[in-house]
Amino acid sequence: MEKNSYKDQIVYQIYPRSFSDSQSDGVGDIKGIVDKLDYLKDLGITTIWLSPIFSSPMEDGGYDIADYYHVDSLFGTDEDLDLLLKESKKRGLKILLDLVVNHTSDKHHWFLEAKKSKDNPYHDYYVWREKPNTLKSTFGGSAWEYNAETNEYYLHLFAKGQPDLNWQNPALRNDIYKMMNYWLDKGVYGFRMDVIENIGKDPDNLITANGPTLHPILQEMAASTFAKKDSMTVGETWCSNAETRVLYTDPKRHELNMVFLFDDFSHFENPKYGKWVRKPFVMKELREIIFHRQMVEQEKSWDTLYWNNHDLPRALNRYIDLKYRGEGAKMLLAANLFMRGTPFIYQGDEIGMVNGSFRSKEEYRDIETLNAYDELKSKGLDNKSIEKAIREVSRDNARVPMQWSSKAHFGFSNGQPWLKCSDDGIAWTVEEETKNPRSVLSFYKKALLIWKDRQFRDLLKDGKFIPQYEESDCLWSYRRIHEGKTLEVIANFSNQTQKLPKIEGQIILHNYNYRLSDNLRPYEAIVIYKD
Ligand code: TEU
Repeated sequence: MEKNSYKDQIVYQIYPRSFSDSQSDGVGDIKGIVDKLDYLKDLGITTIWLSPIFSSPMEDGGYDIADYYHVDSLFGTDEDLDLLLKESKKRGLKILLDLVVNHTSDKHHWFLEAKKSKDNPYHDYYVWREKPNTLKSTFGGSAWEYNAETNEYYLHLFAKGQPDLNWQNPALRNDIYKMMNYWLDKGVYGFRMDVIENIGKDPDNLITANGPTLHPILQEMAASTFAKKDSMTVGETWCSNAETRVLYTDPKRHELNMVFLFDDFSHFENPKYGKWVRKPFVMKELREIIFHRQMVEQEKSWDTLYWNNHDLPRALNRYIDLKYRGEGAKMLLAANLFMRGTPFIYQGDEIGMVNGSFRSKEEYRDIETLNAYDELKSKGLDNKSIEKAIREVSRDNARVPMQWSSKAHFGFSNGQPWLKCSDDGIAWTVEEETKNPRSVLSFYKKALLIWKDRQFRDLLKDGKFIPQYEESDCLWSYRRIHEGKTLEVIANFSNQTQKLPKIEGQIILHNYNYRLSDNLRPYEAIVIYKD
């Protein structure tokens, strides 16, 4: 069995609801993804991470699963998923499923049974207590909800409709492993693991992440499922850092391949209002966090190279002066693509998509966003500031329908989209960007070809990461060195022209049309190779 194939993958995350609608009902679906497989192959990605497509009441965008074995009719049929697996394989594309096993939907039959009585065989698949403690839900309010049939409370770290599973119960664990093996046997390459840090929780001691039983459970999960195959696993872990993530990723521990830390996003949160009110962006602070991930325990960790996902406001809006939207989008790719780790591209990154253009509460759909109005008011924020906070940070910003062409709704759907499309002009569409050799999309294709080129594979996989010009407030620069070969990235992560340091070697990638003497223009990035 091939080992470590995950180190040669470029992952593209699809949020199916907003990717491509083949049924004209305004919602993206699996057949819509099948229709775009040639586009993805041509882009140069190798693996697709699908956000959840299983049966769900869609209280939390599908992250509330009611049946792990069947596709929700919103997204199509089980046969459509089989077709996607088959057509992806034909094109040499791998599929990661989104494993949401910290909780289910309250419509899952396990929960419908569990809530009936304390001696129901499924009752202890969930977490019940006689009375609530002070644990809070991420989506606002208490993390405990009363259940009259059994006169007790169940735990939900997210929405009330997302009861937490009790991972202390071996019967539950075995049912999850059985489901995981079912999908692995159907040809799924692996899993993105939703809030996997929470499954070892110890709620009586108010411990929700990185609990005492977490790593033994992950080792049991690996041994019982994906460790037996050539697979990829990536955990979502908001409460770890570059030092503690090795508990998940050290190959000797036989747990996961890598994790998303999100410390780059959380760092700019406001102590009182959390992610909703951002501290001013300071490039040096962002660079330090991301470079630090590269420097710590390189032999025990493998990084995730991402800027965006379905939960985050677009990085272009967080970090770039949008007067330079195209240059900035290309610079962001060049800035992290050549680091040590697996690149993750979120749908729309490749065409420079930015946040949505929401103007009223009625236009939002995300449960976390809609709950935030009351949550922020209760923390004393005035209405104007609440509107601004939500406009800038809502997860719906990342879920704006994909922009394919100049047709109605950007060619995403012939029906009324479930979520408002952006106010973008047609320049920021796949159709227009495909025609333009200087577009963000064209740059992505070129950069991914370089990344996959055998000439650079060992250097990018095993090369030492050396940061440089860290005294600069504007330069984002590092070298990768391996067996006498050097790949160097020098990016101007600012909207002001900077002096270009001395460079040696051949420029193999550049995000402007031409070089300009010894300056780096706003967001200008160059990648140099020397052997
Ligand atoms: O997200 C976990 C999570 O905590 C983030 O959504 C966080 O609440 C915030 O939105 C980011 O600042 C995962 C999934 O990615 C998310 O879509 C789900 O809503 C959540 O778990 C529950 O499954």
